[in-house]
Amino acid sequence: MSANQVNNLDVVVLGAGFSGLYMLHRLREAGFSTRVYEAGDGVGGVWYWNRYPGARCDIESIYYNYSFSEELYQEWNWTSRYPDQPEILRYLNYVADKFDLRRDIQFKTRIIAAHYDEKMNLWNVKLNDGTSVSAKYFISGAGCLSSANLPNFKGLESFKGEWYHTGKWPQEKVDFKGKRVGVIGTGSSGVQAIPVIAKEAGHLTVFQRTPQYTIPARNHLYDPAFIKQTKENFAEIKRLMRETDTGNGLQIRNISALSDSPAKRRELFEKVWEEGGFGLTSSYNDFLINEEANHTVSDFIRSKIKEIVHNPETAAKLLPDYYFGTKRPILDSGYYETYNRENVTLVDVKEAPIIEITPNGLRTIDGEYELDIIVFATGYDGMTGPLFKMDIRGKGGMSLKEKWEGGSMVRSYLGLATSDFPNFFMITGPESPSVLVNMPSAIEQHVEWIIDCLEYLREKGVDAIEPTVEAEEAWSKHCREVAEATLYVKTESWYTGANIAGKPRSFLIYLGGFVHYTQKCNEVAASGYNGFTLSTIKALR
Ligand code: N01
Repeated sequence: MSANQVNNLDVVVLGAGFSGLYMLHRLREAGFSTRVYEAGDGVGGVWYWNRYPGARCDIESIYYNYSFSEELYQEWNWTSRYPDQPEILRYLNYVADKFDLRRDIQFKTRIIAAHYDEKMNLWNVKLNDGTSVSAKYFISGAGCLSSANLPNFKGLESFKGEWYHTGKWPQEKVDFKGKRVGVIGTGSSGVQAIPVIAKEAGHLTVFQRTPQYTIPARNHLYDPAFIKQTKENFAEIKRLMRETDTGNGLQIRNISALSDSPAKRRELFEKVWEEGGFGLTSSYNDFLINEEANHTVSDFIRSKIKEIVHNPETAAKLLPDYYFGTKRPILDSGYYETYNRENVTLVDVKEAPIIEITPNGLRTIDGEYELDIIVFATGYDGMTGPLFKMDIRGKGGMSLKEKWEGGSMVRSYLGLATSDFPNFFMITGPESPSVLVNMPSAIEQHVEWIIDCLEYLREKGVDAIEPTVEAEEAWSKHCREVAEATLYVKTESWYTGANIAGKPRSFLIYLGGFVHYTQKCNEVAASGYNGFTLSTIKALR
């Protein structure tokens, strides 16, 4: 079916990642004609693009999957504690095949614009192949981290070597063997890629702006007996995914870090450090709201860095000083140990900033580094970035970017919708719990809420839905107040938009807890969509 044959759809969905695939499945089941547009030539979303060496999920695999289908859960076997990118991509391809999703997905097609036509009550969606489609509803499954950030370094076009961004990695294997490689960036992507690249490269230079806390993942293969047990416990796994604040199987211990003696705390920290994974983050309940509590865990990780890294000068450069957890926590496999290798150099680019990329490498104010390959592990324009990449226009031709004043005035109701953009929904949008919950959990909750809503509107003969200004103002205010009471807002991070030059600072993740948030969404639905305006065509004309 070509794009120009699919006018007047019920729904257009953007993206064929975890969000778009499940949204499509549910829409089709409910009888809505739907088309998904995906820029990649396969399903997977971020897991399609993030093929960099070492790419792996840091949520345990038994929780990093859908829970809507027990049959699917019983059929799929994860091989290790933390699934690597190829395995997650195989899983999503399996899902696409099992539910026969591909026939309604148009690959290699990017949505470049979506304009709401008030007269027709339709979304006109423009595609990069020059065609357009129209649909009553437009649903974004673009996610929070799909717009890669390539900093505007002077001279990149003059570079004679190869360069790559972790978030747009090529399908072919990149050969680092014997090469002089530079990695810029030490967030989750850099921390995963650096140990793997170091093993292959002739020499690796890491250009670090902000040192990060990372915790050993201690990944291992799963024992088949364990997998069997998780399948028997499907109901409990589903409950943990859907009815806890993390959605990832971790339960935050409801006790302050300051209520234990230093010796007892250290004993617990050592234990969870040895176990690996995010157990450290959930060992006490006040790391993100109490500076002193945060110091206990930050000091502990700093002591580990000093223990692991042999060269004291390198260790000193690697010591973070922000509040642990206020940048996205990271799991690693041998990250700090990598700096003990002879072929690895750490350069502090906060102390000596990068001035330019040169034909032969990279120059900081301290001098030039000759490189054959540069890897940009420089992250994403998060939250609003994927939405602003398209020209989304609501009533009166106003763009989303204009309405949200470039990101400084984001106003949404529950992170699901925004006023003046009728029949537009965002899966894990700004001001929802999104990235601070296990993503499949957050996605399933949003998709199920949206499908219930569309079924309700169809049943009641409603043609358009949008939040009231009052409801979204109140929700946004609530989001800001909750965030202001935490340490998150004290740290410069992609959470706050500080990683992108010129981007307005705002904290767009709802921190009131996934359980509370889900309850609130359910209450809104049960009330007949309080806080939304529901209109019929008659009212619209
Ligand atoms: O990006 P980041 P990421 N000059 O923004 C540096 C998810 N994820 O792709 O901290 C020099 O965290 C920047 O420095 P600074 C996860 O949610 C998950 O690594 O801004 N350096 C930082 O060190 C994660 O949080 C997995 O000072 C520059 C780095 O680049 C999110 O994606 C795996 C620079 C960017 O770190 C983003 O992670 C991977 C410049 N001009 C990613 N600009 C899982 O395991 C930026 N930097 C599931």
